[in-house]
Amino acid sequence: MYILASTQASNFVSGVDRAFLVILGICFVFLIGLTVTMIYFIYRYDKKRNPQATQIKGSTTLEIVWTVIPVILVLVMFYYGWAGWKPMKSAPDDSFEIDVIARMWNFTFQYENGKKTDTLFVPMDKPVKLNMVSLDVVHSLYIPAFRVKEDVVPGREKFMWFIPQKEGIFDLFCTEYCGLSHSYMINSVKVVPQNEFDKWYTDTTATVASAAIDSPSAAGKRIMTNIGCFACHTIDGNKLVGPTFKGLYGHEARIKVGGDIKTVIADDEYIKKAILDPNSEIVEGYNKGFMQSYQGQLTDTEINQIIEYLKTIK
Ligand code: HEC
Ligand SMILES: [Cu+2]
Repeated sequence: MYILASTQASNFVSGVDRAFLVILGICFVFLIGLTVTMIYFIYRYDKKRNPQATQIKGSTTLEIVWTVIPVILVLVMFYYGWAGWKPMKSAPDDSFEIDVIARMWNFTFQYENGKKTDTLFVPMDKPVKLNMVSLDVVHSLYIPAFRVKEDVVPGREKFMWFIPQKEGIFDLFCTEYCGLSHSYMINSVKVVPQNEFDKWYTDTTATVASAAIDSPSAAGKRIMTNIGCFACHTIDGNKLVGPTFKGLYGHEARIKVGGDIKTVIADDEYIKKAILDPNSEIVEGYNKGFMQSYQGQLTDTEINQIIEYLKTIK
């Protein structure tokens, strides 16, 4: 499918595809060559045509031939692989930078002006650099149409860059098995012309306007969907990785603080703390370390909207 793609969605497509085709081509020649030789030998040296086996003892020429040819082939494969990979490791200085936060189980894209999305918006024909961090386990960001893929490792800052060269919407997903809802980590890259991108990027009124139209609780629901809370929490009473939100607000929550179990009322303060410092108080029956802090990713207004939404789930 990719081989036949006539259009190039990024600057790396040709390099990666060339390496792929060279290696595939070499494999193909060997597959055919070895199979044909094998079949021929079965025919030519069977008992009828060759009753007496010949013993061959050592051949320097043969040894050299079957050492030198594979070495050359391996170096050819290495060369194309290297040539396709090397440019991926140095992003141009004028790249448009976007922060990527990976966590169980979603990616969040944060732009320099504060815009935050779950879909990656990028301008056409402009180098884009993604600075990627993981808050929990190893994830890996993969955009097949761009031929780019990079592991996102906790405790390390990783990056990838590319120049989108085709308008449209392409798949983007996590390609490192990262637990229960790994398959939720799928979204898209949206490539738009520069002027359209600028309009989207500078238009902060759009979010303000929709926030004004949305009730706070609807805004809260939208935020939670975008940032991935529902990968671990339900609103219908079922347990997932985390407790359900059904009937949470205003009721008693049993939490473990240090070694003790405490009963508290789930009010605004409690929920805010659960979002910003989840591992200081653990809900009884659940495990520490799954939910990571949303400090720096959610503003006070957004947290209040989430609380408004949680109030509606009776
Ligand atoms: C990776 C899974 C995961 C994600 C994503 C996640 N949580 Fe949690 N959450 C948990 C787990 C596990 C617990 C229970 C352990 C604890 O208290 O930290 C929990 C507990 C909570 C609690 C306390 C619930 C109670 O019954 O007392 C609240 C509130 C909460 N999360 C809100 C959120 C919100 C809001 C988001 C999104 C912004 C979110 N969580 C995203 C796993 C997750
Ligand atoms: Cu992942």
